[in-house]
Amino acid sequence: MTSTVHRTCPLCEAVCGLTLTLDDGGHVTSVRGDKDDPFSKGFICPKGASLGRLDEDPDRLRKPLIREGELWREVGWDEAFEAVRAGLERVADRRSIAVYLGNPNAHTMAGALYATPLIKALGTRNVFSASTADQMPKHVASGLMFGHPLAIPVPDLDRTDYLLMLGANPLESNGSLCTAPDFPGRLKALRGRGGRLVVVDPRRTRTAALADEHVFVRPGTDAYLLFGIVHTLFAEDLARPAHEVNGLDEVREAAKHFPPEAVARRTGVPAETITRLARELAAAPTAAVYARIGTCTAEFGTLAQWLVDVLNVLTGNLDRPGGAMFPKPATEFGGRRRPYAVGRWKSRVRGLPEANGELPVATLADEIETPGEGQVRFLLTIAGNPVLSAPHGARLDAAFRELDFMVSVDPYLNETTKHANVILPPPRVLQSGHYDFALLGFAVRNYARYSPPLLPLDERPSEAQILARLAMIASGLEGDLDAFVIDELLRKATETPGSGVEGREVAELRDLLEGETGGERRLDLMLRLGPYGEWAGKGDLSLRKLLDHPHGLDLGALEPRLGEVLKTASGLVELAPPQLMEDVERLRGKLEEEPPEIVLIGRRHLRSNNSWMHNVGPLVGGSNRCTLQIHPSDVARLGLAGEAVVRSAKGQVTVPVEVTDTIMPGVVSLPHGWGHAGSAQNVAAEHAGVSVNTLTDETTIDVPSGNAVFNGVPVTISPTGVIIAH
Ligand SMILES: Nc1nc2c(c(=O)[nH]1)N[C@H]1C(S)=C(S)[C@@H](COP(=O)(O)OP(=O)(O)OC[C@H]3O[C@@H](n4cnc5c(=O)[nH]c(N)nc54)[C@H](O)[C@@H]3O)O[C@H]1N2
Ligand SMILES: Nc1nc2c(c(=O)[nH]1)N[C@H]1C(S)=C(S)[C@@H](COP(=O)(O)OP(=O)(O)OC[C@H]3O[C@@H](n4cnc5c(=O)[nH]c(N)nc54)[C@H](O)[C@@H]3O)O[C@H]1N2
Ligand code: SF4
Ligand SMILES: [Mo]
Repeated sequence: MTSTVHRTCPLCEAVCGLTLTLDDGGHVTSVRGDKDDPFSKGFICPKGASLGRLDEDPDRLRKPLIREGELWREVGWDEAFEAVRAGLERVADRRSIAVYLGNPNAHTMAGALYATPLIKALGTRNVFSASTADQMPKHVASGLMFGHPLAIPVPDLDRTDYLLMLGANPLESNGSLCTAPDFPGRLKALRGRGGRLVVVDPRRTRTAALADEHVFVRPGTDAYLLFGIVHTLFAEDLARPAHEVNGLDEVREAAKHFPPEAVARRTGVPAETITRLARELAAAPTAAVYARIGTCTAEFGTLAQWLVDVLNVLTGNLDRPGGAMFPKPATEFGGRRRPYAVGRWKSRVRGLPEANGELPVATLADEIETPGEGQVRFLLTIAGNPVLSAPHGARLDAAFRELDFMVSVDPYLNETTKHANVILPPPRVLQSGHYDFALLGFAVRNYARYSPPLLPLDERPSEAQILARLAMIASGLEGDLDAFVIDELLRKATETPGSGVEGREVAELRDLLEGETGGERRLDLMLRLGPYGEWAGKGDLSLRKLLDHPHGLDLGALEPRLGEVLKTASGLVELAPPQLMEDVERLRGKLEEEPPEIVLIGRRHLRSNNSWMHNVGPLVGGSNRCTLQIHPSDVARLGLAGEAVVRSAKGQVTVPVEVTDTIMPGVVSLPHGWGHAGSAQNVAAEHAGVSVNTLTDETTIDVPSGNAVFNGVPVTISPTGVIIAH
């Protein structure tokens, strides 16, 4: 007997619906795209198709592990939690605790609902996450321009006439900060309806190959290119904001320093191309500018993210159909916020500013290594592998050895968790409920889907229960965390004018909530209070309704809503926030700088996902390999063959050379997340590769956001066997 079940794929930001068949033993016998999902309509990629393999990987941990020296011991859950309690009891000063939250927290209900209360319970400001190795520049730019770090407009993919895409490769990544299942199909549809797609990337990627035009750009120079376009819009009197904004004159003045002729040399993009792109953007009936990781993890990441939306504003495309629009997620709760600010506190050692309540992961090693009051001695990692993923991860590898105590919540024993004293593994994916709290806020159509657990929990706690129990241990409190959070949110809602439940009784509302778990009840509450919720008065959404629609609910095309989204003190879009104008000076200062002879950038592969999907046979090997992409002219000039040695200020690696004319001369590319030599994961160890983050530099950051810089890293390259004197 087999059963057919449906759930959302938790593996990337595309949130595809999957249809799985399970045998009696709960084993996955097939995975297909769910053709009844109104958003993904049956789309699936090779990773989604491997969900069963990944979920039943024999190397996944099934029981907690405690490390004794070099040896690991499987233990029961109570013993594991007791060990954590004992470790925490030895912490005299809570400032010596640090937390690192990895990327999969954006893909689990546990991460969305329990990480924040857990951090509160730990009582530390040493909060680090993959966000400062990723999209923090976008949060900071949005926070300063729109007043909220999550007010991130997405391209209205299905309706736009013109898409200018920089530093993104959705044919491999399936999209990011732009939730769009079947991104490739949506791009083809754009072209099919006569629209135009322009891709800006130092590599001719598969996305670039699909586009109408591919523009090569020198790594790390997107802010110059975008300023050149802004300059042209003003110079040719093409700027037509559709809303009243603050700071238009300041932006016009600043752009004067970046005429296309001046930025052409720095960016490698001809001045005529820059002016033409400006004219095309202005002339298109609707247009959107979208930029992602290639432009974020760069020296001027925040300026680039800001200029993207400056262009969306200046071309009149912000907040209109076909332009760049703000999604309306079903769990959005319109509580009032303090004005957005960065740098409310600084990191202890390097004095780097906090952003969104986090410190840059680029300074985690400093905080562990540097003695003094508040030195980090205790680390909790949840769903993260910073040894491979953080800038100069090799330094963290050494730093983690020096900690007094480390706890990891992770299904694998890997490069990071091997340093832990206790590893707490979450159960199988199919034993977990799923709702995309974060990602549905960036969806190109408003949509909601809840997937209840498909398999019962055995003796293992859910990841939500793991995090909740850690929070209870850390706070020393007893009781039900979910009940506490629910009452707190209900109290706020009943006190908020216009919330739909103003003046009602907390106890009465609490009793109305449905759900099998605390997490489900919290989801129910958020749905009911959200913009489509039965309590907010504009719809009838609740957990019950989502359970009645197992393939998901289409909530309609994006609609203009700038007024609701804006949270700036002025009530207007701030086009020239002072902090960013200050950083423009830094940009100006480097306009004439001679670029290094060779710079390193990253890349992603469809069958990979950061550092943790390399233990599934069908996903590794073939073209998914850790090779150095390099242009034939550089290969000839440097006399390379077979393997090459790549050196940076921070380290060196030896890698196979992959000669390709799809990359610019003077630019080389290595994917991240590799470097599994000696791994306890057997398949990954056979396809070890090297870690590009041996080469990246934690001392170079994007100043306003503290974000890591992975693109544009200066390197030298030589044939193997050649000894270079230093
Ligand atoms: N298959 C797969 N999917 C993934 C992931 C994965 O590892 N594998 N990771 C997930 C995560 S965590 C994220 S954040 C997203 C990221 O999603 P995307 O942003 O789409 O990421 P990439 O595919 O790395 O595309 C980035 C592109 O930027 C280019 N680039 C590098 N430097 C520069 C530069 O200076 N300027 C410009 N203009 N371009 C540059 C690179 O050549 C590359 O093609 O993908 C997610 N999806
Ligand atoms: N050079 C370079 N470095 C990069 C990037 C780059 O482009 N270039 N990209 C950066 C980006 S965008 C990101 S997001 C980061 C990612 O960096 P991280 O988030 O730190 O690392 P991942 O490789 O995603 O590791 C995820 C971990 O979560 C575990 N895991 C998987 N599923 C679950 C789950 O359900 N629960 C729990 N508790 N754990 C789980 C995995 O076993 C693994 O240990 O890497 C960054 N690093
Ligand atoms: S595109 Fe992403 S969400 Fe869709 S099946 Fe692939 S990994 Fe899963
Ligand atoms: Mo990411």
